Amino acid sequence: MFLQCGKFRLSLARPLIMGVVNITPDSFSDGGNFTAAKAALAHARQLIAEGADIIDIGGESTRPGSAGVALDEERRRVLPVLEQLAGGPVPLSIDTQKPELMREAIAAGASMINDINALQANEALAAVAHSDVAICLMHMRGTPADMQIDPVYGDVVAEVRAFLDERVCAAHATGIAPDRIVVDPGFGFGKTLEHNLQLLRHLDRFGAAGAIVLAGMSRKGMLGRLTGRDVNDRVFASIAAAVIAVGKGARIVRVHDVAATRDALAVWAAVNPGNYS
Ligand code: HH2
Repeated sequence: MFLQCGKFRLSLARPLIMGVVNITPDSFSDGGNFTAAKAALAHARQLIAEGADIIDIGGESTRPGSAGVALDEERRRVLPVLEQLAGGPVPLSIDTQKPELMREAIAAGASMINDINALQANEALAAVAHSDVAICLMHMRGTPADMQIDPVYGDVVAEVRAFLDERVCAAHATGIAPDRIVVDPGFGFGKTLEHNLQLLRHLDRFGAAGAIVLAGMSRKGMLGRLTGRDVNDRVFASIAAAVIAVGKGARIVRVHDVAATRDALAVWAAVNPGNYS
């Protein structure tokens, strides 16, 4: 199994690590640390050295309650870093909901578009369709501003699956091949702790029909709720979550702590060589 990711063709024979670089003053976990492009670049290079397979660059915080950022500002944050890193050893993913920025990022060398809005904005599918970039379609209930206000589901796993199936069909209909598509249940995006746990418990159902599944739980509030730890003290819980997700079929984990995740997944992969081809 492979993921077509721009000019990269990534083997999924072992779980892949997507390292997070947020260039935002207000990200819930590392906000403010990498505001300057220089610092973001250094951080990205460090994550690559630690073994990140993909770098995910974001210029808009999506933490619960956040308001969003204007196109100009997001562009100003993201593009200089992307341009500096393009042509490097790993594919670059841009975490954006804005079709204009998707187009500009692809032109500047991005290999993947990671959209928490699952390419539902007008023109978003068109922005990526005639390229060779990978796309990540994520489920979110509501918007970051209101998503954690009493989210309700009948059957969270079935509803999130139905949504992602529909978005995958929409992507296919615009000519995007299955080996470019990643799906993500969107941990923490309009979900209670119990919803998140249900999704993790049944994560294997998202990959059952051959979809490439990504899971992002790194440092999130659900881990804070389970451990009582502050956001910068959730590395161990994040590792546990990543290993559980991979055990349930996630092919890509989106994490802040690349070195620690890499070691944990090396152990997992050694024990499960045949389970994951
Ligand atoms: N989570 C965040 C942002 N983007 N993309 C995908 N595909 N899956 C996720 O789970 C996901 C995501 C939120 O985490 P982070 O980037 O650390 O924080 P912030 O949005 O505050 O920048």
